[in-house]
Amino acid sequence: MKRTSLVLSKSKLITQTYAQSNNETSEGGMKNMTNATTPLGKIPSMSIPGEKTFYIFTSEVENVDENKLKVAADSYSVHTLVANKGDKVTVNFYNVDDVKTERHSFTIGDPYKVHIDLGFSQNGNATFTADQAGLFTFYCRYHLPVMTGQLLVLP
Ligand SMILES: [Cu+2]
Repeated sequence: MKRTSLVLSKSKLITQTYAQSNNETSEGGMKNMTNATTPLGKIPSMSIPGEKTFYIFTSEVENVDENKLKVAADSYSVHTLVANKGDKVTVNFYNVDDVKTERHSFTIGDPYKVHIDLGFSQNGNATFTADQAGLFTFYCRYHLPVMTGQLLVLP
């Protein structure tokens, strides 16, 4: 008996949720979402088809004793970028390191040859067409092997 009522209430919940989302759609919710704006601008997930824009900050992993571990604690705020083949990809990269002498780069080798190299408090961007599918490593030339990430270009 208990089991039945549980199943019933669960299916009721699903129906309610469905009705709710259905309702939103019938009010033109989805269409409006495309143009939805935040105080800062367009919602990123509603990006233009064929274009991908990424915002990446330098970051630091906490509690890494660089002297003891002999490894840099530097990192990126985002480690995986996903694009579709043919997308125009824009990377906006920000050096927010509080060490004034610390440079960071966002670099991808062949075939994309992207290189953004920043000094203290600088930012830069690069745009390229993701015309080759595959998995590509992006890295900071100053903090290998730890400061890396991956760009996945889906076919
Ligand atoms: Cu770096």
